[in-house]
Amino acid sequence: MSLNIEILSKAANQARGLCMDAVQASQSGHLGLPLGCAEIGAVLFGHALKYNPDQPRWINRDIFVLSGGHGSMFLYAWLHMSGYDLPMSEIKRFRQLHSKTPGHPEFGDTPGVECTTGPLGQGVGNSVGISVATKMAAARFNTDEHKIFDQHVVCLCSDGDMQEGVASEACALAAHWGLDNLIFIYDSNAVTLDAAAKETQSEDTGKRMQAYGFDVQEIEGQDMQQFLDAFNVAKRRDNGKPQFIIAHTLIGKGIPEVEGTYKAHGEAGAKFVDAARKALGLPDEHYFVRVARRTLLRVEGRVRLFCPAQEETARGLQSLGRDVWGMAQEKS
Ligand SMILES: Cc1ncc(C[n+]2csc(CCOP(=O)(O)OP(=O)(O)O)c2C)c(N)n1
Ligand SMILES: [Mg+2]
Repeated sequence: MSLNIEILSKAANQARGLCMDAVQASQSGHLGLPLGCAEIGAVLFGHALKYNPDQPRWINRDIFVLSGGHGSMFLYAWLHMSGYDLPMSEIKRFRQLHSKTPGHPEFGDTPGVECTTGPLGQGVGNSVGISVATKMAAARFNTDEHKIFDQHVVCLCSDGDMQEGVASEACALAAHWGLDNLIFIYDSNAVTLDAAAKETQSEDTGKRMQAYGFDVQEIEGQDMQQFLDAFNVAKRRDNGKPQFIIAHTLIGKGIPEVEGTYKAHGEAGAKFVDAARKALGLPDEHYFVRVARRTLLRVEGRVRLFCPAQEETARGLQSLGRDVWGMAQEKS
């Protein structure tokens, strides 16, 4: 199935709008990652990931982890637009006490959030652990007739994530164990928090990952087709190597006053969002989403895609005398 770039570009800008509105309303939060990675989000949630928003814990889903938890609005916007049980009322309560949209994602609070993140590096470490778990489940339950587990674990990580020791240790182990269902997407945006990344890092991260034993690709993160091609290559390579995609992005893309600079990292761009929203073609109405929920999925044919896969999981489990929902509960 080819990419519907027109629809997905609209979705990316509507996601940008949601992030801008939520950060502006709460007067706190982080715009840089959500705006810079909007195209990546559109391709993942609108096209490439295998999931069912009605059954977020379906056991053979692709598992997406946002390791740079400060960019939480990225995840909330895409979960909302993909039809998860995360209504607009919760987007409007971003960063408020007891909302389902806390400042950093919390596992258990929000459907579709697979992992608590915020401390940088932790999502990378957890993704390695989740990948081990899915590999073990596949080894134990897959049969010649039924591939019950064949999902991918996909982790979006940032410069700050890759600087953390815990990420290095976990990645070294991932390569040592040959976790080839694990795909890292590295949001390489040349900024870390309040300075250009070059002030604090000069390593070649791709070469480091290669040295651990990863396959490494490098792309322009705002080019949806390039990203999808790299993602598909990473998915298809069952070669005993975890996958690392370096995606060069423009932090805060969509707010010209701050994009590409450290000022885009947090909420500093919020004061420019009215003009930015207009320039993106968004209407005056805030929290505007039209390429939304089931529409996004239907247009992209996702509904047809994930159901057969889910049926296959159920058939496989039945053949083992296991009940699909019982097993899902065991896992949760
Ligand atoms: C372990 C840890 N140390 C420090 C922080 C504080 N912190 C939040 S974001 C960030 C760095 C941000 O750089 P990057 O990850 O590249 O994110 P970007 O600025 O590109 O959004 C830091 C140090 C943290 N969240 N976790
Ligand atoms: Mg960065």
